[in-house]
Amino acid sequence: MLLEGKNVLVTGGARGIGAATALACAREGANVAINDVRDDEALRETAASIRALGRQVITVCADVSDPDAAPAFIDHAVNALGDVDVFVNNAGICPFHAFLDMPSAILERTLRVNLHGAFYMVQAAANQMKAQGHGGSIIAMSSISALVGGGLQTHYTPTKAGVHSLMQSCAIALGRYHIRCNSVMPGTIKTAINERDLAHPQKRQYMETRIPLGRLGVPAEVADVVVFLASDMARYVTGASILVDGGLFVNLQ
Ligand code: RM4
Repeated sequence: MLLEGKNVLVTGGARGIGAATALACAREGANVAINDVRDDEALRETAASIRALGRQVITVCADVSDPDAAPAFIDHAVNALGDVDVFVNNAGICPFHAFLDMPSAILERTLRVNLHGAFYMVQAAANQMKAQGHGGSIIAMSSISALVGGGLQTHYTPTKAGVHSLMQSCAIALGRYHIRCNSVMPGTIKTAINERDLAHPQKRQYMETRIPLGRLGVPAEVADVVVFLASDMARYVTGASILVDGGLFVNLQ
């Protein structure tokens, strides 16, 4: 068990990569606190799956763009589970939209969820880990989109680049407290975030032909990398980023 007895907190943990991460950590022995903006069937199903593994789980519904949501999530988790050992900042949105007529509301919402929300949550988790005095592991879900662009993602890719950079700077700021900070960079992973985008056959075929492994990824393949970074197997890894993209990023020709 790579995470035996650890307490793991995951934002956006009801579905997709967040849910896969919560389950993967539970399978490795962790108790889990799940944040999600929606109190829905997906959240309840993910929590039930974790309980079925014999692990403790709590769910906290809140919008990560609200600065107060971060300390509240930490407090709920500490009261229910104890120390925060691992924090996974996963919550994010990508409402695809053209650049030239991008409504400010879509830009603002994307910035506040993906970047401000990450900052608030990571800051709250780091303060708790510092107070606990025995380090911890913080993993933020960046993206291949931190490194390359998307014509319909001009509001989104800067947030993923920001999350990547946030982890690099936090690795420096928090190393003295033995808190490791790393980012994961998923490529095109089949989740609700891109369901509509990939519903266009031409787009899906284009993405699949761009990927050397010949297929889109699935959330569990990202979750397994999160488990590695959360575990003591990555005890000397901080400030790093790991692409989980089937080779998409390096594929020029
Ligand atoms: C990722 C990457 C994928 C896209 C999702 C929404 O960062 O750009 O291709 O499907 O975002």
